Amino acid sequence: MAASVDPTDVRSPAPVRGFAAFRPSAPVRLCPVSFLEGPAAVAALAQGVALPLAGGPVAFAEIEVRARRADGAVAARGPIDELWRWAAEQGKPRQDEIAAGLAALAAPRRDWAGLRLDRPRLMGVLNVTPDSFSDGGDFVDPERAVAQGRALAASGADIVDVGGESTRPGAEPVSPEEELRRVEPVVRRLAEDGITVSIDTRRAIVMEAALAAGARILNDVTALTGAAESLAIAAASGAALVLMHMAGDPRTMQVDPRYDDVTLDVFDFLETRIAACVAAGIPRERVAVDPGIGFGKNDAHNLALLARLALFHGTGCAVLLGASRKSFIGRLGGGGPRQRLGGSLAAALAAAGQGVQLLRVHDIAETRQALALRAAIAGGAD
Ligand code: HH2
Repeated sequence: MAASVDPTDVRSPAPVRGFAAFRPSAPVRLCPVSFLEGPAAVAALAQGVALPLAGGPVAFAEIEVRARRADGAVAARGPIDELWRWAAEQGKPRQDEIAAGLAALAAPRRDWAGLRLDRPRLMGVLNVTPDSFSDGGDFVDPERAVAQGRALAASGADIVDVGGESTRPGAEPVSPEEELRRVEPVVRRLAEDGITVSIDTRRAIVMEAALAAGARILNDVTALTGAAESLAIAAASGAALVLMHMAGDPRTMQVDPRYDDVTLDVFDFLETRIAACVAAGIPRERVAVDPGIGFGKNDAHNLALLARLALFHGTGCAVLLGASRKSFIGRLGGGGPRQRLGGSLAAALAAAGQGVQLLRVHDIAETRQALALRAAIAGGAD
């Protein structure tokens, strides 16, 4: 039975319309809203009433400004020109802050892992595990895993994300040796085929072996905090990175997760991890960020993040979303892990509408079809 979400579960206030009475003392974060696409976006950009989101093709005409307060967060929303006027009234530091925030949101992104980010790119999920929540056991056999990786690529995956340890809620860790044994041959054979392979691991020794076997992307659900050596390995490798937010660890992360303000807390965590990468010599454009849907988040947290994915463009990095088949879809819309395609597509389309560049999904062909239709409709509007 589908459940409803209690919106009071998170202290995430509805934004006030207009900035007149908005006087936060803390630094602000900018979340684009009022998205435009196709001819409507072209017209609004030409009139100077919108900005491109991470270089386009989605544009945004309004901003929700969020700031911390002792009791959670405050937010106000309005058009971009009103935001500029408001910033000017507040003085130079606020003007500089707003200018830097808007520039980070609007700037085009560089290619990432050899992929142009001018449209959503698909990362296909390949779990070489006995216990993953949706495909556990299907691909533990290396031959079947390689065949599935090839099938994902053939149906349009830009990247195949190989994982050897389930990080579903409650999962027990596997030994690094076992994880390595599962993934290394699969990574090697897919990379030999010319497929762009990502390794989904929090273990430094698995990262090193996967890179040696041809992986081009390190996807770490701990944002390179899981092992002391990960940051140095990532820096030396030149690989593209996915930094994901997770509160706690998989065994306990779903036990009453709490945030002051989930969007600001996740954003600030990711900013801190990007700063650690930059300090280690990793250019920002090699990093993609991911809010970590379902990783230490209740349904209200997940929905607050999904509704404000565009906030994360403010990091200046590519944004990745992994919502495919996750349990919140079942709780909100019904269905076991293998009956969540509809909800997974809904999340993918919502993300594409907010300019998210990378979608981690199980069902490549179906997601591609949904995105193609979405792009065609948006392009033909008017
Ligand atoms: N979700 C899972 C695993 N890795 N990586 C990123 N960057 N983002 C995610 O949302 C993400 C991830 C969990 O999904 P899955 O791999 O399908 O299941 P399991 O962890 O049970 O293997």
